[in-house]
Amino acid sequence: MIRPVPADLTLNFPPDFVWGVATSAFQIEGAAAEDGKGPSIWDDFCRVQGVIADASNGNIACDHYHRWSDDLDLLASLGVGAYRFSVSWPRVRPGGAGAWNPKGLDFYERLVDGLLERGIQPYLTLNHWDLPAELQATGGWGNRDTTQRFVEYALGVDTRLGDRVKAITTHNEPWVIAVLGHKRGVFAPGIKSRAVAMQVAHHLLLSHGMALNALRAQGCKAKLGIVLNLSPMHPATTSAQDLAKTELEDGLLLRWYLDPLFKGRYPTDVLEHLGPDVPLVQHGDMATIATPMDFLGINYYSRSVVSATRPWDVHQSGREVTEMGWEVYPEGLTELLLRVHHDYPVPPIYVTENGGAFKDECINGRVHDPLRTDYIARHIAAVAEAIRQGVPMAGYMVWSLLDNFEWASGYAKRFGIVHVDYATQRRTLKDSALWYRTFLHHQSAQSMHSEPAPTPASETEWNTVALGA
Ligand code: IFM
Repeated sequence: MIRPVPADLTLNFPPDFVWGVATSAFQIEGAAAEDGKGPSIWDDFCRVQGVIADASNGNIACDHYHRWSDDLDLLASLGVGAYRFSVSWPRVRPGGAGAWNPKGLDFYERLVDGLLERGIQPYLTLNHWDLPAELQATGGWGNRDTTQRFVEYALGVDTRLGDRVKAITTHNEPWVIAVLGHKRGVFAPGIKSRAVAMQVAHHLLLSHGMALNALRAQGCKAKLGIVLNLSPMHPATTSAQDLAKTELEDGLLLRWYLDPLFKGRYPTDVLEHLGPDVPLVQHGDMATIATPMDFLGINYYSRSVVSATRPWDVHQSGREVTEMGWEVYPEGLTELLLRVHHDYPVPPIYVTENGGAFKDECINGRVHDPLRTDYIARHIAAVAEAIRQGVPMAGYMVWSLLDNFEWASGYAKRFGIVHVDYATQRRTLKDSALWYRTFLHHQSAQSMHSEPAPTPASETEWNTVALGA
């Protein structure tokens, strides 16, 4: 049975609150070398032995490049108001510089127009990690010239699509690109150097600010912002060591990005900690990074518990843990949103990703995923609580529409609310998708009436009524 929608869950959201789902190009498109697309650093990384858990790659993925129209119908059937997707830079400008690929741009134009025809607002991300491989050959994000190539890319995409997309995000999760890609080397391009990682982080932030200025100078109509992956940091104990380590980790994950974006400076404690690995910052960079944004996107999955002495055992708290080994901690989202709102002069905030990987089985055309449904419902409630306490929230998007290529985990981890059978490419709405559809139906009914929706006699009735059963 599909979980009922709690009667009070729809109450706190303003009528213009945006509900959506999210994906990214490399994780779903496939068609890795089709219609003139160039290789990305992730195409190259997947060829390195042992780095992807199931030795898979993005060659076919969800074949969304060919099935985009059916996938948009699926989106429309859910009743979402927004779809967050990314453009593959090497699909539209294969070498990262030089010639543009008209077929690649045509694809995104069809996608954007297809969304608008279905009444869904396009939320476009420019960089969801798939940097053109040719740019990596000259140092990738470690090379300051890449910031200029990124600006050209942003302007080219805006010229073609900017009049029809609601929002443009410059980068998705710069921490992941910098730290997982360049310090720990577990994501593309597989570099292991803290100095390079911090320079990469700086260039990502700098190119974000440069792109915002260039896009506005070009007359871009879309709302502009960045998406950060943030988690509240909790000390494992109240020992002085754990508290100090927690503060540092908070600096490395949150303040290293939020301080420059909203205060125009890097946090001094982190700079001191980095010593010789501090990035090269040129005159004017910090002011560029702090260019005002129209929105801030936050991706939230879990909290982090920090111990100075031994690795934290995630099962210690006794809470649910997802297939990624991430603790289910919805109240951390409220805490995070309140903190960001109080510490920084933030524009409207979207939760641009939230969801979970759980063990799914498709049996007789049904996927019962109550844990994912609970996860989503509890996090939506956490957003409602943040709104109640005054945080300017603009939207919430589930990660992800489809099961997809989960980077170094390959296809084994499933985040979708729609199940994908990779052998047949058949899509099946999981119970969580049916629940989200019911919730959205309810939500839109509520927004249309200024009066709160009538309380149903029972939660089961609420659910069946909304489903039209
Ligand atoms: O799949 C990723 C996504 O690409 C970026 N944010 C986190 C998700 C889950 O790991």
